[in-house]
Amino acid sequence: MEKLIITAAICGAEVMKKDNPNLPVTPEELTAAALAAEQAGASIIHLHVRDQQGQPTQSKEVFARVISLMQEQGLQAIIQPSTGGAAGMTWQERIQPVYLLPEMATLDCGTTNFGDTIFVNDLPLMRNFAREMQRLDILPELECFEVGHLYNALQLRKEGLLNKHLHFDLVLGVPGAIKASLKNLLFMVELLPEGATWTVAGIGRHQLPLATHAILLGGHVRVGFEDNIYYQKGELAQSNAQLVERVAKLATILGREIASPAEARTILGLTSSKEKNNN
Ligand code: KMH
Ligand code: ZN
Repeated sequence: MEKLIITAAICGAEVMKKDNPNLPVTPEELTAAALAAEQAGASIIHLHVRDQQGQPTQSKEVFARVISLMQEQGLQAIIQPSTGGAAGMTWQERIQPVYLLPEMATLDCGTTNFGDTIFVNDLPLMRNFAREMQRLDILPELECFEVGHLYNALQLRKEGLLNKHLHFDLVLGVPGAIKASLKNLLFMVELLPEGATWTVAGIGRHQLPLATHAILLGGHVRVGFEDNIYYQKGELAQSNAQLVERVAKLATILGREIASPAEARTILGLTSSKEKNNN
């Protein structure tokens, strides 16, 4: 089986320090969290950033500061900025980090209820984001919160807007969207096109069981505070690295090797940013 890519979603846009005081939010905290997650086995860092008040922002300048700090401190993992930001942000706010030319960025594949609010991704927005990522040679991670989102991604591909490797992030368990269950995961995975890779992000207490299923099924895994702030029932996680470490250990027990950042790039058909800059 292909080696396991572990994505660490270290911060997100919804979780706050009051929910888990170990949440990294400053550039220094995010960098330390990313390095520790990589050390524990993560090969992708899914990145959101915060302003000085700790609120979510999509500011290009803040992303630039955090990404350069991570790279200066030797992070090798693929940095995958969010273009989802927080529900309610405009598309102009959300798209900013792609202009920093990351290797990957998220592309949210449909509108969904998101707790009490609505996370809006209509087809014109998706086309616009996909077109920009294609123009800038960025690999989108296709985030799907619902089954219908898979069909939107396929529609974009049909329109010629996704011509690289297809890598999906199946997010299960957001309140208002598809529930987290093995049956729903299998349903979604069976609809994926041949050759696509997928990762699963289970929300809250579903993070660990869905990660376990993905390890066994040949998928990949996303863990981290964006999706889950607990280590186990009633016990807050101490760090993102703690969550990565557990899943890496589990994969090893189940006989699945962990992909290094270089191996993750090969699986995803990416050339490293260094090569990208040299070309
Ligand atoms: N914060 C969510 C509303 C992404 O990163 O692209 C959207 C999100 C998806 O986190
Ligand atoms: Zn995100």
